[in-house]
Amino acid sequence: MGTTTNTPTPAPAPAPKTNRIGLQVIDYRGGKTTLCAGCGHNAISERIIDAMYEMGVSPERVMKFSGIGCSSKSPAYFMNRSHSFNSVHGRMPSVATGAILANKDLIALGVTGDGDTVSIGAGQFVHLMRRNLPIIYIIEDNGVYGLTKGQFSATADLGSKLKSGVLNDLPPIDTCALAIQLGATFVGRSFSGDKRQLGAMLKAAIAHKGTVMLDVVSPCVTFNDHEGSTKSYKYVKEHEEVLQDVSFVPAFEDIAVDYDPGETLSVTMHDGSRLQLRKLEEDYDPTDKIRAISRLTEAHDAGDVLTGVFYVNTKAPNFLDMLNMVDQPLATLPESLTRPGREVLEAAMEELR
Ligand SMILES: Cc1ncc(C[n+]2csc(CCOP(=O)(O)OP(=O)(O)O)c2C)c(N)n1
Ligand code: SF4
Ligand SMILES: [Mg+2]
Repeated sequence: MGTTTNTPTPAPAPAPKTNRIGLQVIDYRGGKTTLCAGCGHNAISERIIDAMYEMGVSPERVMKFSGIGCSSKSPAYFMNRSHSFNSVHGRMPSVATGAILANKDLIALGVTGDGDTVSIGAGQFVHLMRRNLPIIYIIEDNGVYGLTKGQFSATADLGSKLKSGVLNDLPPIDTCALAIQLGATFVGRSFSGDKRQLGAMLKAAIAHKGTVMLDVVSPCVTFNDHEGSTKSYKYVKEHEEVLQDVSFVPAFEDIAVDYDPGETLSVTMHDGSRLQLRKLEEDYDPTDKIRAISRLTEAHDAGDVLTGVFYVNTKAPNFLDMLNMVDQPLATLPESLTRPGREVLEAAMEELR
């Protein structure tokens, strides 16, 4: 008679981790990246996936927009289940504006490049910033046109060097100072390699109902990561000046956080969540526009890469509020309402006679 062995029943596999709407992080992923290994843009896509997952945003409620560039390819690499529009070079803001006006209950996320934004797209960018339209606008800033083999963009610093040895002889446009001056209501700069700071800023961005402009320094390992470049990993690590320790407490977690009000500024966002900014510089006030612009100028003159939340204003009306639109998103209105009949047109013509 053979001996019977009692094979232990394997323990059931642990249930996959889910967020507050029951989704797994895999539900926020996109296609496999075709960008270079080590490109800062890939790290930003990962942070977007984490932030959307942790905030429990339904992917179907997100509209992704981009222009043209390596950075503008990024939306293909996160949130496959969201809506997406890859537009023309530098023209993403007008496409996004139309889509937001028609779909006011969706979350708009623009991911683009420094070239797309302030080289060819400068005209569109400035008009987007002045409207305080609800959009999270992310610049993956590497100081070059990565996709077309590394020419300087308008954010390249004076004196920065190309691989070929060519020096940039024009001053840069500071996208953050420009956005603050024009009317964006949540403006900051981070670094693709700073998981914690960028993650907290992205979550606060999701909670903000107005124009968020985040310039994320995102090194191009292929064309702009050498000695002499001011957008390389090495340069940013050596010259980063962090303005505040940024953290975020979502409304749904309801965690009481002890902080010293003299040391930490707590900003209540539109949905009741809190952005906590622990001061690393004594006199910095992120609600003071003029100070924000002067601090950015000082950092630039010193050759520092200043990161943090430079400006936040949760009180300014956004463009959708100002338009006093109907409650129902325009895109979902029936044709009977969006296409008035002949009599209405004739009455309007009559008034103009
Ligand atoms: C109208 C138009 N002009 C020029 C180009 C060529 N072009 C494609 S991407 C690009 C620059 C991209 O730079 P950036 O936005 O910084 O993105 P990166 O590749 O650096 O992420 C240029 C000039 C184009 N596609 N369309
Ligand atoms: S060329 Fe530069 S910007 Fe483009 S994918 Fe490669 S590293 Fe990234
Ligand atoms: Mg670029």
